[in-house]
Amino acid sequence: MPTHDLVVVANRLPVDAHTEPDGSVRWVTSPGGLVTAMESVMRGVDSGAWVGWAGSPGEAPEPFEADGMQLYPVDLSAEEVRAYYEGFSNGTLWPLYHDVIADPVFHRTWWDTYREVNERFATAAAQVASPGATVWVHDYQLQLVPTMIRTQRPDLRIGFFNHIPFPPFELFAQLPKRNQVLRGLLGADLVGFQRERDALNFLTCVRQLLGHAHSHHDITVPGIGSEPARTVTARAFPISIDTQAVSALAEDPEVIERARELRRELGDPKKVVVGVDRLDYTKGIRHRLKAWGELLNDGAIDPHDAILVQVATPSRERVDAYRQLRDEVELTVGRINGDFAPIGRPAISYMHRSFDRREMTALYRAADVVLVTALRDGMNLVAKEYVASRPDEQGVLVLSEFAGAADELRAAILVNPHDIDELKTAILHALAMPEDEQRTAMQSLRRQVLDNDVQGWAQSFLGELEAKGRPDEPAAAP
Ligand code: GDG
Repeated sequence: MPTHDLVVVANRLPVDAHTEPDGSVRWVTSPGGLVTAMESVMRGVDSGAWVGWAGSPGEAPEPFEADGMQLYPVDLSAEEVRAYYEGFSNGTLWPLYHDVIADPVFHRTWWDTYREVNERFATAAAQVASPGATVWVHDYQLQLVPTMIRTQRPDLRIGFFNHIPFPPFELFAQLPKRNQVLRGLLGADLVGFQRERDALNFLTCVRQLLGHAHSHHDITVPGIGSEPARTVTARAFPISIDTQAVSALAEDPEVIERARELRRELGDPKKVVVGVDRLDYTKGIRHRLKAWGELLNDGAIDPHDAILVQVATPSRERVDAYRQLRDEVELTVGRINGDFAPIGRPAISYMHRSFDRREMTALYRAADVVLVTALRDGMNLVAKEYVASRPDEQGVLVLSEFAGAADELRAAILVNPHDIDELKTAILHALAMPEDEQRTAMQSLRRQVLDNDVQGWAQSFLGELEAKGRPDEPAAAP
């Protein structure tokens, strides 16, 4: 079995299987931010590996190479997908970690499967890591993996990054098996979060539930038996996007022309307002639609002048709460269009499908306003992508203060999306903002996103992990 100096462990592999007309399977790099980030990091590593699920239940494909990285597929049965992925990950943890916007559901059998599947990922990573290698585990589906890897391979340096919020103590305390989850995470040397308050929530939970003391961001984890105590650091590493790549696409003459064409296709309205989200109840799509519908009803927005374009990318369609959300969103869009759309043109142009990167960038360039109204969001990359797509320094970002991005993108119009009146005022403010004011705000937003890209994020996380020293070495001086 070959071994690797850097091993990334994530629920999904960075590629998707595309079945060709002749039935053969081709692997295509998936477009997500994590993949783009890790690709650039992996390029600097001689032997990088990625352990993850290939996306379909059943027997996993053999390990294969893609973009200079060795990929190790982990197999999941249909029952494991149901209990580990749709169940404990997306039916229990996701709603609980997002402020119980939807009711978390818990079944004991889901937990058993979550543990078994985490063990499988940990074993796969432990088998391919070289002596003293670094393993970087990602996200809420794999919270038990750090300790499981440490038990098998105490020589490894282990990092964990949580892409979603970490809830306050009062909510986390509701989680059955909460202490096991904390102990799982504490197997890492470095636990990264999107926002400082996520890290503080985690530190509080560890203190309250496990009784481990911490000094600032460093937790002292007592050793078992004669083992020495370890120090685990928990702090914020706000994720970002591949700013250069998005900027380059936004400057592409074909993309600029496509943005003009999109506006023509939308009927050349004076204002184009855009929302781009996975169809998820955390994203505040219902609140956004309510505000838009009321503005039309009030006569504050004329549907001949302004259009809302909502891209709702299909997501987790086998989970009940997501099916219900889709029904509600589509009913509301239908009602608003029925009530207000002029003949031959919608008041809301709604798409429940995904688009390629170029089309998304053209849409950002065509947007006078982008609405990010998440009720809770770890970071929200759409906000950063919009900013990076506007080298012309025009456009207005309306951003929920409940998205992690609000800590950095202070020059956006920040809103509490639960307050529909405030949201309506923010939309009207954005629609009326003069060009020079847009420019000032966009310049400030762009400085933030240009100075802090995803490559910097990965380097800073791995740099700090490296600085903590190898488990079998004395800790590096601070
Ligand atoms: C999780 C956390 C955190 C969406 N539709 C299409 C498309 N997208 C792309 C967007 C963006 C990404 O998907 C979505 O990222 P977000 O950050 O907005 O949200 P989550 O999927 O919930 O991600 C989140 C993130 O992890 C990273 O840590 O920011 O808080 O919840 O890049 O552009 N891309 C394409 N077509 C689509 O139709 N090509």
